[in-house]
Amino acid sequence: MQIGLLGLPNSGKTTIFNTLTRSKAEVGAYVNNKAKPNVAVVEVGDERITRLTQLYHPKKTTYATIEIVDFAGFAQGSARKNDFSSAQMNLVRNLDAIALVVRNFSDDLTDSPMPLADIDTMVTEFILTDMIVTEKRLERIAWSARRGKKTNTMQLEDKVLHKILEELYQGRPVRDLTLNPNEQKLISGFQFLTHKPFFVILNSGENNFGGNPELLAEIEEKYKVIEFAGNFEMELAAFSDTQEAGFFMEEMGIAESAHDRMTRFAYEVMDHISFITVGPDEVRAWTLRNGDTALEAAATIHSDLCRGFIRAECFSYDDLMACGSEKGIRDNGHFHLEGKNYKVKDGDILNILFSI
Ligand SMILES: Nc1nc2c(ncn2[C@@H]2O[C@H](COP(=O)(O)OP(=O)(O)OP(=O)(O)O)[C@@H](O)[C@H]2O)c(=O)[nH]1
Ligand SMILES: [Mg+2]
Repeated sequence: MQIGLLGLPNSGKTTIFNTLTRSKAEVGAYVNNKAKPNVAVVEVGDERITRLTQLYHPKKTTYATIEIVDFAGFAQGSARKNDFSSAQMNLVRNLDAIALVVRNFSDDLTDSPMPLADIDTMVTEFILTDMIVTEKRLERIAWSARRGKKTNTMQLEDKVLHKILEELYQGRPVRDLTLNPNEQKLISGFQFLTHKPFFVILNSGENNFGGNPELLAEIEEKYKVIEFAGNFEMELAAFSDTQEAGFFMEEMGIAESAHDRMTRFAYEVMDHISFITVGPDEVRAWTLRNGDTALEAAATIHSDLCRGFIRAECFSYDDLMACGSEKGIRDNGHFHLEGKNYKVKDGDILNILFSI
């Protein structure tokens, strides 16, 4: 799962990237737009995995991971000017979600922040980018049609692309459009930017962090949003003394590290859930889309488990914590066997029985 940090130049993307990944990528270096993005893998903070490790003492503990990609600034006019190299644009298209970093701090070098206007600017750029792709494809379809090439699929594609173009012309993202599964399939190859799960990271300064309830409410009317104190939290993330870091966080009114807040928030925005496997060898978190079945859970672990799927043994993390042990789970009737169509719930602990 890959989340991209996008935003206007100097909005603090690299600062947030460093905060989340504990990296030390260069901040403020005004590198050119064709530069390679920073990429890092982060573990998804999950208290449940920590507690299960204490219970099972496995040889190995594996948290779910998210890949964070920090792009160069996407300036106003980028869409039309092709500022992003095509390699870079391909990376953006392949993202599973877009996090828009918005400046809400000021220093000696910057004007006062205008987060709402900046969000509009960036969203407009994303819409324009999608518009260009749609228009180009529609032109090609029309061109083929003039030469007598007109398949059924092309006609359907033409129809759904016109629907999308209309939506984009209204300034609305593809995400807001209701598309049937067939239409979804027809457009999946385009990987429209405004079709991806999307949220805003409000990057506030040390002096105004936590004091922006009205602004956050206004952003929330349209987008999911999370607030960070980028610079401050980047410095905290570099602390080796966690107790000292905890003290500063409390002072600032930050309940949890940016990393933990962000990973949990991303799951929510993307409508992802975790299921867990436990045992003497490994305690491990796995990621699924909300609504996925036991068979899809099996496939996530290994294709053999999917092919030879018999049943899933299942109990919930919460029940395990309440009962204290697997024996307690069984004694209290919380242990159940599920078939391949069972909809996995967040925090389910699964053991897939299979035979090949
Ligand atoms: N005061 C303050 N300054 C910040 C904050 N976050 C970033 N900055 C400053 O803003 C400047 C740009 O930060 P970067 O993190 O490099 O921004 P960026 O969005 O990655 O910039 P580009 O990659 O060049 O587009 C640096 O001088 C940072 O120190 C913050 O939360 N508060
Ligand atoms: Mg940067």
